[in-house]
Amino acid sequence: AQVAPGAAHVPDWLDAERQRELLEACRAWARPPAGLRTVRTPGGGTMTARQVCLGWHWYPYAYARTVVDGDGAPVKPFPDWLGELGRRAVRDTLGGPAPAYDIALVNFYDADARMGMHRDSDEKSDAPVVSLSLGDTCVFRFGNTETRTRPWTDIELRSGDLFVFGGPSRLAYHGVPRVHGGTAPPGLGLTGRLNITLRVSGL
Ligand code: MD5
Ligand code: FE
Repeated sequence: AQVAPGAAHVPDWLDAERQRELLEACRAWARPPAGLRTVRTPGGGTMTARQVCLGWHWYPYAYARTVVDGDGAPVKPFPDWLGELGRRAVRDTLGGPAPAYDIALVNFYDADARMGMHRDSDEKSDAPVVSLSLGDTCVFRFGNTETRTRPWTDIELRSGDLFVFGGPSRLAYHGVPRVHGGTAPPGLGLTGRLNITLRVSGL
């Protein structure tokens, strides 16, 4: 369903088997070197969602080829199959040119984790961001392009859901105010929530 101009939500886009496969891949990526880390912001804060990156390493607020704020290891490669999955997501929703995805950010949220309202403006490309969710249901807050305050729309994102942010929605403020602990599909074997975003670096 189109949620705003350029923003599309497709519940249950990944079937149970595809969710299990993507979760297994995330578990492998989370292992060191260049594995899951806690992100520290320049202001001295700590992000509650922990993260692992593929292709390019995100640190507040730029991209690098090594884990400059962690173990210093080269960032893991971005696999071709993940780029294909991203292009299929765009084909199934917004259409338009097929993006050459080269970044994946995998965020792990436990039941207490949150993500404050922000814009994703470190990529030098206007290609749509593809977001895939696994595990616990969360409240995703989709805001506006002008301010980090209201108006916004709260949407529940569940395991297997696809969200694509393109066009005028690419630079909208957004956040995750709440994770509903214990709501992951019983068969998946995940406690908490994983979100995988696919991006074009433009670098
Ligand atoms: C999440 N992650 O659920 C979200 C999904 C992040 C982040 O916010 O920066 O890692 S990505 C949501 C997104 C991306 C680009 C534009 C918009 C939302 N938007 O216009 O709302 O962990
Ligand atoms: Fe974001």
